[in-house]
Amino acid sequence: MALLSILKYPDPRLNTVAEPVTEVNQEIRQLVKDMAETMYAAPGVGLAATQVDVHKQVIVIDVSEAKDELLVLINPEILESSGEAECEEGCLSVPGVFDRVVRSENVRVSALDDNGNRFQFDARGVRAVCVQHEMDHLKGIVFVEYLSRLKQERIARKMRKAERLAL
Ligand code: K1U
Ligand code: ZN
Repeated sequence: MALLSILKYPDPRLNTVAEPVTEVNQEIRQLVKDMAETMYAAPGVGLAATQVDVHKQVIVIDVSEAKDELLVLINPEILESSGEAECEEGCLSVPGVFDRVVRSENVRVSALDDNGNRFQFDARGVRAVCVQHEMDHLKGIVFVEYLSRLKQERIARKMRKAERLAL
């Protein structure tokens, strides 16, 4: 297994639209393992392949307290959504920034697992927020892009400064 490097906002590679996975093979299973290890180490509750500069529709999520409920979503689709909820979000690609975003409260999701089998599930609460946040990454959208232009510019400046200081 390996820890992968996470792209930081405003890296333009975060705006790449991910391609569907055509075959769930050993290479994809290795990517899933590495992404899960990277998410747990960060620590985070989700990670999209886009964030590790792999532009394939692969997501890992674990919102459990014990960190023992890994959810692997390959080629995910939202079949139904209902309600509206405003939640505070964070992102491993925008460290130290948290802000409120309005999303659907409930979602019904269809995806492939890491054996290539399609399954469906209903998500609500944090899990629903996380699924939508990670699916946005696969579309090339970072949550801060829902905030005002002024906030986005401030965040981008803060991230660029942090990057310079880290060199
Ligand atoms: O996409 C990502 O960068 C992961 C992100 C997922 C997420 C969090 C909150 C709302 C929506 C989506 C994170 O995991 S940020 C870190 C975080 O929320 C967290 C870290 C440690 C413990 C609990 C939460
Ligand atoms: Zn994120």
